[in-house]
Amino acid sequence: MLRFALGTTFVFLMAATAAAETGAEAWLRYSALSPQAAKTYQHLPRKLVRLGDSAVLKTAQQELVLGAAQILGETLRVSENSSPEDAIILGTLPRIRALAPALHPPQNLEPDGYWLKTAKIHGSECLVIGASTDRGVIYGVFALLGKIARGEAIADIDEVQQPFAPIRWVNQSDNLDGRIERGYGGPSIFFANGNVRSDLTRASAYARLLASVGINGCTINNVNAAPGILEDSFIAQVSHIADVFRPWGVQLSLSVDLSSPKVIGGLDTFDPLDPRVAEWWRKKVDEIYRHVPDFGGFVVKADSEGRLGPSTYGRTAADAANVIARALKPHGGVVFYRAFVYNHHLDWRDLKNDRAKAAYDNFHPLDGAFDDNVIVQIKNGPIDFQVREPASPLFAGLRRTNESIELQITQEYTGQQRHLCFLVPMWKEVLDFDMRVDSNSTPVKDIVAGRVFHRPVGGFVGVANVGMDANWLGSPLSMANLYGFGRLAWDPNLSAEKIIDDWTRLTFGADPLALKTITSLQLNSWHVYESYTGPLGAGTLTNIVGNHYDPGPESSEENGWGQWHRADHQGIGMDRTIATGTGYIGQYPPGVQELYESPANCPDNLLLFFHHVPYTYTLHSGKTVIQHVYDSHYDGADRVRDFIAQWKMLEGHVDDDRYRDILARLQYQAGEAIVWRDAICNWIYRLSGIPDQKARVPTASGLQGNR
Ligand code: GCV
Repeated sequence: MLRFALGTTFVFLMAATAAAETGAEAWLRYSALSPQAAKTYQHLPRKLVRLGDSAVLKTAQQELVLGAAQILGETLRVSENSSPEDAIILGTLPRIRALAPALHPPQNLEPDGYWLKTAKIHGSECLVIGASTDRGVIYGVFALLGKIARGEAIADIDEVQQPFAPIRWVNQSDNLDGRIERGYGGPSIFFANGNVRSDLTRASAYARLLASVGINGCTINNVNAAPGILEDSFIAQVSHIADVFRPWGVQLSLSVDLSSPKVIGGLDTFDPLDPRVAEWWRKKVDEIYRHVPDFGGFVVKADSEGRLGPSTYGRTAADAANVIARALKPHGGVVFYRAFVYNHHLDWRDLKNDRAKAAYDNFHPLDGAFDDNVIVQIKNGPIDFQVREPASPLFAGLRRTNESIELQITQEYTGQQRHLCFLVPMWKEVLDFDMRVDSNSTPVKDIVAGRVFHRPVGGFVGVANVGMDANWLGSPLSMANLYGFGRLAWDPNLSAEKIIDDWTRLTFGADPLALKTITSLQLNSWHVYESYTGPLGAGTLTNIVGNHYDPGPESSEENGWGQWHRADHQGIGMDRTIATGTGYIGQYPPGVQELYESPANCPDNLLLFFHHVPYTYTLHSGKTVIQHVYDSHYDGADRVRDFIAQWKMLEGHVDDDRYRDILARLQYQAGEAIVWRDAICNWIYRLSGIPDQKARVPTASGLQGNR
């Protein structure tokens, strides 16, 4: 029997290192185990056999060699032949079967799935990292190294991992001039001054990070796309990025502007039903595949926020998506057509108007009209990445259309990487939300993966704006969101606790106090952020026409953007009921309608999303709405202050660089939370005239409220 690791659970790891940490390595630090912990892997074979020659397999091999050297201090000997000797064997299942006919690899391994297995092969003790695709082998290597880095036992390992869905992509919002829309981690790693960067070291390192958590595609430019990305000369440049992605199994894709055939193609139209336009897309796509043979496809934002789209010619989103999809089809490419289509000039005076209805209204009637290589990409909620929203009803509204869920790793409305906000718990609430389609249990994760409506393709897309900052996102703790997105896209059934525990061990080591404190800070952070920025589902009460960061509740009203909370002197919240409101709730299946239609049933945390209620309305918690707003803001600000106290206990338990950096960030956040608290409490007091029962909020007369 093989014994690569002696322990059955975790083994004691070395204490956190005092070395300088820039965050560049993120969760792939591969920091050395203590000699004692390393000893438990002493029977790990030192010979490495790679069955195959592809660039991806070579990368997998190099990664394993690097990881073993850094974590265990061991040099793996790479051998082309599989002579009878203990070995780690990397390869796809057909090659493994040929080498070891007596082994019984899993029968139904999905593309990208992998198998980690200790086995005797020709009398030698081997560790097999097998997969259905080369890319799966890389995933297996990263999984193995992750286990070793966390000190987990790998003796007698026999583990099969299957991806939950084929689409596990990130979208970047990079502009060709090097700026990133909603980027908070420095300029683009792909573009500078209108060109692709000549040094793509960071792009390659990013692909490695993505691959390490199973992400298999990356759209490199902003959905607000510059048509110039499709100029022939630019495509040649873009191919250099594809070249550095390819060894990591990451497919490149591009956001495109639908008016490109006219703007850069010299046609007098971009009407998707005009044969000249179809021909233009066909030639353009052929050109792209000449440069990038494994090109993934296009992302389209059209008829949205000022972007041109098929409505210019009275055509539908399906017409537009299909003309491009047909050009991509022979090459195996896909189109992600974003459902983020809405009118941002809505009449705010009309209480029946509702931006939340837009995605369903626009796309539900087109169900079944999209080609099978089109994926309708749907933001998690019906508005726009607010701190809390219900799941978009469109997930349940497309039975004959492929779907992907769009989650925002970038903390646009959730603190812009300056406030701590670990988003995995939020994403899990949406992914686990039961849409009750046909009265069956149909969680969103199953729908987008194509399991409910038996769709050929679908999955998960994360908006991830990494930049040139050494630590990628501008804040070391925010990297848990990128990591967490990848882990959830691979397996949405993982718990937030498991994900953050793994991330913390890999990012900071296994010092027990650091582990306990960091995981607890992260797991609490979304609710804390919500408590001082977006009460009871009212939306993030930020400056929605400006920076999306500072408090600015008045900016939501009296304009056409539709992020209304309808706060007035009597009450607050959007009436989205079927009975008296905008009718939005009617877009959900009946079981979900029942949950939300009556305020008595509706969960407190979404009450103001669905209902307009008086400030004196009593919540399930027993508090009035107004008192909840006061209390949650004071509580939120207090809890951030407490984050600082907790963090200070970690001095000497994490490296000094990150200790000081994170401390400064939490101190800044504590100040900002007070700014938020006071701005929102004063605003809502001015509107309602109802004083805080605890007399913390100054009243009109300057006196404190009733005690
Ligand atoms: C990249 C929001 C953001 C925009 C973003 C848009 C979208 O409106 O503020 O920056 O565009 O969503 O997702 O298309």
